[in-house]
Amino acid sequence: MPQPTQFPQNFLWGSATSSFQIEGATNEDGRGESIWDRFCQRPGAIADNTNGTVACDHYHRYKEDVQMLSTLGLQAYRFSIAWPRIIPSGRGAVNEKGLDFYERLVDELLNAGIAPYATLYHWDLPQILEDNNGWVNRDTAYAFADYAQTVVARLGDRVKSWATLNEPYVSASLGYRTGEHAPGRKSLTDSFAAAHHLLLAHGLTIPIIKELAPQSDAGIVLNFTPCFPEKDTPQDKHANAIQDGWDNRWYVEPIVGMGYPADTVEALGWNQQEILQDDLNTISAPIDFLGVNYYTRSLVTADNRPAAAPLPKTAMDWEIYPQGINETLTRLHNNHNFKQYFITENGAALNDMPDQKDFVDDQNRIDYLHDHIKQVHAAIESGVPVKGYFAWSLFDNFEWAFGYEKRFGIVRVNYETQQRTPKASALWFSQVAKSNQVSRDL
Ligand code: IFM
Repeated sequence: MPQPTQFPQNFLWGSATSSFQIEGATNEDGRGESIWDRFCQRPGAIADNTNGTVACDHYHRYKEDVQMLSTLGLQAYRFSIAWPRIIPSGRGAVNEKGLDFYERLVDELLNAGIAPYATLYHWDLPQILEDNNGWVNRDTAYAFADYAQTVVARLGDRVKSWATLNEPYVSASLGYRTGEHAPGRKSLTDSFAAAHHLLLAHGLTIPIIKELAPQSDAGIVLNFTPCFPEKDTPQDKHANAIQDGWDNRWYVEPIVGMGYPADTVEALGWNQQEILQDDLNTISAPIDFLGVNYYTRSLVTADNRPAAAPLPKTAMDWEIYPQGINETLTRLHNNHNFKQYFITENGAALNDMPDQKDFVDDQNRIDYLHDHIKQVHAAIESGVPVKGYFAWSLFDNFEWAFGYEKRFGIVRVNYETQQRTPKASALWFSQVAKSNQVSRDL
C-alpha cells in the first residue's frame, strides 16, 4: 500500500459554506431582501423553482452545525456574512440582531476550537442597492466598505481571517453579463463596471480590516479555471488567451498592481471609463493571503462551439482535472508571489445515492478530493506556500441557479427533515484532517 502523503505542520483543514446557500430565515430578525431572494422569484431562473427561504435552516441550527464540524475534527470553518442581515437598507442603519447572529456563530466556533474564516460578500447584495444600479453604481463600493467596517468592528477581535469578496468574477460575469445569476442582467458593459466596482470595494476594505483588526489576515477569494485551446490553431490559441484574461487574470492582476490585462481589455472593447484616478492604487492594497477556488478546467474554441471535453465529469458537467489545482497555484506563485494561499473551495457535485439510513457512500467524491489534495501537496513541495484547504461544501445546499438539485456536500442534508448525515467523504476527510496526511485508503 502506498505511504500516506504528509502535510506540513499546522496545515489547516476546513470546510466552507456561504450565507444564502445554507442559512434560510430570510425574513427573520430584520434581514432585508437580497438580490437572490428577488431573483429566485423570476420564472425559470432557478432550475427546480426553489429559493433560499429555508435552505439548510442553518440560522436556527448553527449550534448543531458547529458540533458537526467539531465531530469531524475540522480545524477551520469558512462562512460568509449576509450584508442584508447587517444593513438591511444597504447603507445606514445597522440591524443589531444580524450582527448578533454572526457573533453567536463565531463564539460557538471558538468555543469548539474551530477557527472562523469569514467572507464579507458571497453574492447576496441588498436588493435595495440593486434597485439603485447594483455593482454598476460606484456608490455600491463605498456602501460595501461601510458595511465591512461595521462587521469588522464587531468581530475583528475574534475572526483572524477576513476575505472581502468571494469570486467577483462570478458576480460580474454571471450576474451582469450572462444573466444566469442574480441580478440577472445581460450586458457586457455593465459587467465591466460591476467588476471594477467589486474590485474597488475590495481595495477600499483591505485598509479598514488592517486598521480595525491588525492581528487578522485580510485577503480575497478568487476562482480560477485554467483554460486550454481545444485545437492547436492560431484561432483557438488567440481565443484562449482572451478567455484566460477574463477568467483568470482580470481580478488578480489589478490586485497585484498590474492593472487590467491589456489584451483582453482590447479584445472585449472596454473603454475603462469607470477607472477613476486613484482606483488602481486603491485596488492594489497589499493583501495577506489569496484564497483560491478551484473546480475544473475549460477548453476554448475560437467559434464558441462547445469543445469536445474528454475527461470524466461531475454532475455539473465539469471536467475532473486535478492537476489544474497545482498548475493554478504554481502559476499564481510564479507570477505574483503572494505571501500565502488557501484553497478556499474545492469539491464536486455528484449524483449521490443515499441508502435507507440516508448514508451516501460517495467513493467518487473521495476520489475527487483525494486527487486534488495530492496536487495541492505537489504545489507545496514545489515551494508554493499553501496554508490550508477547505472542502466545498460542508453541506448539500442551494446551488444557485441549479437550486437543490446539485449536491456538493460532504455531509448530506435531507431537505424534508433537515437531518444531516456525514457521507463517506466526510468520514474520509475527517481522517485527513485529524492525521494531517492524505491517502486514498485512510
Ligand atoms: O456553490 C458555489 C459557491 O457558492 C461558489 N463557488 C463555486 C461553488 C460551486 O458552484
